[in-house]
Order: sequence, then C-alpha cells, then structure tokens
Amino acid sequence: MQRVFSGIQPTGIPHLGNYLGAIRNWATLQADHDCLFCLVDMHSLTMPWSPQTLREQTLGSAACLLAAGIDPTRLYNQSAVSAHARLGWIFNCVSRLGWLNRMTQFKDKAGKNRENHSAGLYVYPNLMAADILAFHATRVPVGDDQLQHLELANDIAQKFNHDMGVEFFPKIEPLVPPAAARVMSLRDGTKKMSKSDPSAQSRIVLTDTADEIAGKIRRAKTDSEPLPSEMAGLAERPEARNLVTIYAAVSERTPADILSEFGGQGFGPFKNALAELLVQKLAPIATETSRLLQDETHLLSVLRTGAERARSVADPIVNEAESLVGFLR
Ligand code: AQP
Repeated sequence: MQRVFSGIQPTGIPHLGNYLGAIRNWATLQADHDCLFCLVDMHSLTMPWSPQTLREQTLGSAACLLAAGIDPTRLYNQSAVSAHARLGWIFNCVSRLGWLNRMTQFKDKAGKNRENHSAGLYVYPNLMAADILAFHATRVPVGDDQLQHLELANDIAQKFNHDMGVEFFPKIEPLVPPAAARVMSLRDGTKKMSKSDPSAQSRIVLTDTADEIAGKIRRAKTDSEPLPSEMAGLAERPEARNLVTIYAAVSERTPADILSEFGGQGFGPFKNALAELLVQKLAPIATETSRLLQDETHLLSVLRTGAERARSVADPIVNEAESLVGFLR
C-alpha cells in the first residue's frame, strides 16, 4: 500500500481552496492508502504568530479535518513528533541556497521586505521535505501551488542518497486534483485563496454560516459581461473563471458543462446557484466542526494518539538517516 503524507498549516480555519485542493482528496485517499495527516504547526511559526491563536487554530483545524471525514487515527500535530525537526535539520544541511533562492512561495510571502522575514520562512521547503521523507511517503496530495516544493524535496532526497552512497529516500510523486488545483481569491482572481489574506471576504472558510457563504459569493468580484458559453471566453476573465471552476469542482462536473447551463446569463442567477451549492456541501462540515470544538479534551486525545502512531513510523527511519550521516547513538 502506498504511503501518503499530507500537511496543512494551522494558520487559520481551512478554506475552500484547502478543501478542494487538498482535504477532500485526503478523505478519499485514506480508503486505499496508508495516510498520515499532519497539522504542520512548526511551519506556522514561519510568519508572525500569536501563541494563543496558534493553539486555537490548531484545535479548530483538527476539528474541521475530522468534520470533513479525516480518519482520527491518522491525524496529529507536527511539533509532537520530533522526527520532523531532526530530519529537517539534516535537510537544512543537504539543501543548497541556490535551490531555496528559486522558491516562488518565499518570494510571494516575503515580498519586498525580505531582510525582516524569519530564517524559518526561507528554509520552510527543507522542513516540508523532512515532513514527507521522515515517513518514506511516496505520494503527496497537494494543490499545484506546492509542486515546486515537492520538486525540491526530490532534489534533497536525491542529493542525500548520492552523498551517503545509498538509495535511502524514495522518490515522491505529487497527487494534484484534476479540478480546482488552485482556487483563487474571491476579491482578486489572480491571487490564490489563502488563509493569510487580510480580507476575510477573499475566502470561504469551512466554518462559515450559510449567510456568510451567500454574502461572500454575492460580493465576489466579477466583471460586467454575461458568462460565456465556451471555455475560451474565460481566458482573460480570471474572476469569472475562478467562480466557474469552483462550481465545477464542488458539483463534480466539468467547467464546460457549467457554461453550457449558465452561458449567456448574468452573474446574478449563477451566483445564487453557486451559493446554494456551497451551503449544501459545506454546512454539514461547519455544524460538525462546532460540535467537535465543544470537547477540547477529546480533540487533544485524538492528536496524541495520532502522534504516537506517527512516531512509531518515523522514528526508525530518522534514526537510520541520523546514523547514515554519522551521528553516534
Ligand atoms: N487556493 C488554493 N487552491 C487549492 N489548493 C490550495 N491549497 C492551499 N491553498 C490552495 C492546498 O492546501 C493544502 C494545505 O495548504 P497549507 O495550509 O499548508 O499552505 P498554503 O498553501 O500556504 O495555504 P494558505 O491557505 O495560503 O495558507 P497561508 O495563508 O497560511 O500560507 C496544500 O496542499 C495546498 O496545496
């Protein structure tokens, strides 16, 4: 059985992009893969954070994932499993500055004021490589925004194997969902939907109420033209394309099929139908999330059990990696 590793940062409540680009596929994959689902709280320190908010968001994210159908025995938080940090350090020493310099996510997140960002943000992809390879996972379901990081993880694995003279780490294959690999912001169709976007209107989160979902879709940026009947008509219209892609992904239909139904109409009826569809799919997750959040003790015990299982897989692998690099035990 292939081993799958997936992570999500508890930097906020998971949004529709996380759901369509990642979480929904995780729930499907766990039926026939050996899965580990990780709340990557160590990655959350790479941008400014508050300890209290991190605690709340880690619990909130855990509740959302369980509500979205993730198997509780496979869920844990990264900092509870020291293998991530141990292998992450080795990879900091294997990875090359030239490789990290090419990472577009660092450039996007650091913006112009690079000097003021944490070293952690810069080496984030090394820790991400360790997250996966500490388990010898070979399949990683991600949105297409993470493909560059996975290529880097393979470069690190290859260099480690080459330098140590042994085929120790396996090759990683990304699993990118065919639809909605990248959901864009509702306020700007050229930016990806993100937890850290300062505008709450830019994203639908998995705890939004029906009214909040409808309001955000109603206010979503569009243009003044009616929807086209063919896909080619969306080429220069990022906001319209985003809404059609979301509709298609949520309803599990093709964008062309959606345009055959709504092409020629204004955005009013389309947005109403999209809001209704989203409420129907997401409201049960929101209800279950708030139920789970009422029992913090239970959530903590789920994470502890998941961490124990994760340790039992990763510790022997990371012990061997440490021995290969020459650490004494
Ligand atoms: N907009 C998106 N469309 C499709 N997939 C997405 N993912 C994230 N945003 C989108 C996928 O969700 C998984 C978990 O992502 P993450 O939380 O670890 O990191 P991120 O990609 O940095 O997500 P955010 O929302 O933008 O978080 P912040 O703002 O904290 O950086 C990944 O598989 C990712 O591909």
